[in-house]
Amino acid sequence: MKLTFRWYGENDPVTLSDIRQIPGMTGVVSAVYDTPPGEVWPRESIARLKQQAEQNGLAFEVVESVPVHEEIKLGGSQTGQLLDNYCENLLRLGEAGVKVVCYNFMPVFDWLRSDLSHQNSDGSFSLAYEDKTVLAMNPLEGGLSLPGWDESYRGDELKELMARWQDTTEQDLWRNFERFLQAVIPAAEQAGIRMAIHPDDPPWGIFGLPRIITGAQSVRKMREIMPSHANGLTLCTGSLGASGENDVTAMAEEFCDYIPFVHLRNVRRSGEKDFTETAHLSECGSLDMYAIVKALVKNGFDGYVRPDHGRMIWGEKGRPGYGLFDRALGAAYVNGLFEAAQKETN
Ligand code: DNO
Repeated sequence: MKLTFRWYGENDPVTLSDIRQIPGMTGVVSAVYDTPPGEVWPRESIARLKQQAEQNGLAFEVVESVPVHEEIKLGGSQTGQLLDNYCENLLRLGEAGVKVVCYNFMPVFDWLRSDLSHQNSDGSFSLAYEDKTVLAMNPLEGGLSLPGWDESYRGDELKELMARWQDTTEQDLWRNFERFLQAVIPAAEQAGIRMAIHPDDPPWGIFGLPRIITGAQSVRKMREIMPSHANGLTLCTGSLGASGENDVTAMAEEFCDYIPFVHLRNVRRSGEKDFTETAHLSECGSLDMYAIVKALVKNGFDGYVRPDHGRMIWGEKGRPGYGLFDRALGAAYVNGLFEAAQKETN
C-alpha cells in the first residue's frame, strides 16, 4: 500500500513539510481548487501541485476530487459539454502522472454532519451526526443551519437547487450516473487513471434527496454497468460503516480488485442513524480496522490509503476533520495495521 495524506493546497494550515515528516508517507491527495466545478483545470495548476509535492519528496498521484457538476447529476441540458470537460481533465491529470481520481455522485451535499465540533469525554472534538437534528431542518424553507454547508450556497441558491431535485428519483440518478460512467470510464482508461467513487456519506437519503452509492449492492450495480478496471470504489470505511447494514470487511474482501483508494477511519454508531467519528483505533469505534486491513492485504491490495477525518486534539484549530495531529496518529496506526497484516499473510 502507498500511504498518502490529504492536502488542501497552499491555504491548508497543514504544510507539506509537516506531512513529509509522518513515517512512511509517500504522497499527497489533492486537487486544483482555483477553478469552478465543471471547468477544465489549467495544466499549469496541475503541474504546480505536482511540483510542490515533489519538492517535498512526496508524490502527487491521487486526486480528490474532480467534482461532478450538479447539472450532470441532474441530467441537465449542458451535460454533454460538462462531460467533455470532465474527460479532458482526466487526460490532463493522466499526462501529469495521476493514477487515481476520487469523486462522488451525491446530490447537493457532499458529506453531511449535524455537529463539526462534538466534545468527547477525553476533551477532544469530533464530527458527529444526529438524525433528529438533521430531520428537524428543512432546507426548502431555508431552515438550514448545517455546519460546513450553510455558507456554501448564496441567497436562494440552495432552495432553488433543492426544488430542482424534488422530482428526481433514485432511478433518474442511476440513469444520469450511467451516462456519466459511459462517457468518463473510457477516458479514464485512455488516461491510465482508475476512477474511485466515494460512497455517500452518510449512506442514506437525506432531505428527500436520492442517494445511490450506499453499500455493496450499489457497487455491484455500478460494476455491472461498466465492468472496467478503471471503474472502482474509494473504500471509505467511516462513510460505509456509519450504517450497521454495511459489512465493511466483507466489502473490502469482495471488491478489493476494484478498490484503488482507501479512506481509513473509525466511527462509533450510537443509533440506527446516529454516529460520532472517533480515533482510528478499532476499540474506539464500531469498526474492526484490523479485519478490514487484513481483508485488503489478503486479497493483494496495492493501492493508495489515507487516514481520514481526525479529531481535533491538543488544542489544534483547523479545518474540521483535517487537522494534522490526529490524522498523523491515524497514519501511524495504519502503518502498524498493514505491517502486521502483511507479516501475518506472508
Ligand atoms: C470528506 C471527504 C469527501 C470526499 C468526496 C469525494 O471528508 O471524504 O468530501 O472528498 O466525497 O468526492
